Amino acid sequence: MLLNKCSSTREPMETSAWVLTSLDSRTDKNCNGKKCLLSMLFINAVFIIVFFWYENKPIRWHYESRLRCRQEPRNTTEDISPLNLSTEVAIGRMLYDKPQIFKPPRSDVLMVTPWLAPIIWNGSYNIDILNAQFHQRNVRVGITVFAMKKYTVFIKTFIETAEQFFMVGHKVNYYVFTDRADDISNFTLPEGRQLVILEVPSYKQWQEVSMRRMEMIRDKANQRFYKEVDYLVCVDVDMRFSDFVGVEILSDVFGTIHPGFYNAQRGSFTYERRQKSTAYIPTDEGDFYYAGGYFGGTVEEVYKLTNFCHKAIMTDKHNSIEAIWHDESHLNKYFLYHKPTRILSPEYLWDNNFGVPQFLKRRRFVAVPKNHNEIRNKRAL
Ligand code: 5GW
Ligand code: MN
Repeated sequence: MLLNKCSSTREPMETSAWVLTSLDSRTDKNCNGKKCLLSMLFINAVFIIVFFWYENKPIRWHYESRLRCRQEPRNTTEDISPLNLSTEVAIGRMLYDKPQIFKPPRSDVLMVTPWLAPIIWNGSYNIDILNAQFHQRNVRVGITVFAMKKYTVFIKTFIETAEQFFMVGHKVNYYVFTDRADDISNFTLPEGRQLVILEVPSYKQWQEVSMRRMEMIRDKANQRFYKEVDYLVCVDVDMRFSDFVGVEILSDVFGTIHPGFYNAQRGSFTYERRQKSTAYIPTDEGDFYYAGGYFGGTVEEVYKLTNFCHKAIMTDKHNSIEAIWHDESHLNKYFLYHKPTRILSPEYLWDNNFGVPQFLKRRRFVAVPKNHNEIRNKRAL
């Protein structure tokens, strides 16, 4: 009796009622034996035909009214499966070489972790396919960078080289955290790319400057990044892009292999080894030594990561201990028990002091040599 409530389904009911009345008037006059039975059968047949006709009408015009009827007693969204809301993402026809089962594109390096996260090396992916997929999703990427105190000098090269190589053809928000907004020059950026300066308080100690990045990224993720971007890429500023870095790096949560430890034994990783620190990792655990200066993922995953690291840093502070490599030690602890879904090879974070080994086909993001005394004043290396 749901049908009665539906305005647009009234029509078939009226039609069947009309058929019934006209038949009734006929059967009244001649109702004897066989004829009566035949009339009854005829009425039933008409009823059945009308019923099935209604039920199987083309979806075009009766789908909507049926949906409304069934939903009536309920909340409007409750009855629609989320599967119906998903939109199709198709990349269209593309021409490229077929993947070959017995010819892996790289056999000189590890391309997948034991938990099946890809490790991103040059030659292991087709950027055209990835670009097509990410363009379909209309993805916007945020890149966070800290330029505190004298480190504002790195911003110009950082942005200029990023404009040449970082997420070319995609939407990008640069988020520059600084205590010296006046030192950041204006950049004219093309449509779809913008620079956002975030003024933040400075800290006296350089260790604190580095570690507080976790807290500040967490807070901004919570306040605004989630509204503005899909992914975050969090990097050091004393760097220059020297080759393409694109959507191949994007995944739920990713870390980068530190250029100084890609081939080291786990016992030689410079993890925090004192049990008193929350960043402690025993010598028989660990997958990679991840760099503190390059991680990212979806805004939600970066929020979880930075929240975890900030809280751990605060616990250590409360217990009067500071992890050996500060935020980097906590990041390594996080990734040990929350495995990254993608790992960037050292192509994505290189320092020319380590030379140029054979396996390194690209140097995409390279440390800018800095005069430690001049730029930092305090830290001696
Ligand atoms: C200052 C003195 C010693 C160490 C770091 C700083 C410092 C770091 C600073 O004064 N201002 C600043 O913005 N930073 C941020 O922290 C930069 O984004 C920098 O890239 C990041 C990490 O510090 P780095 O790059 O000096 O650390 P390493 O391990 O890459 O040399
Ligand atoms: Mn650095």
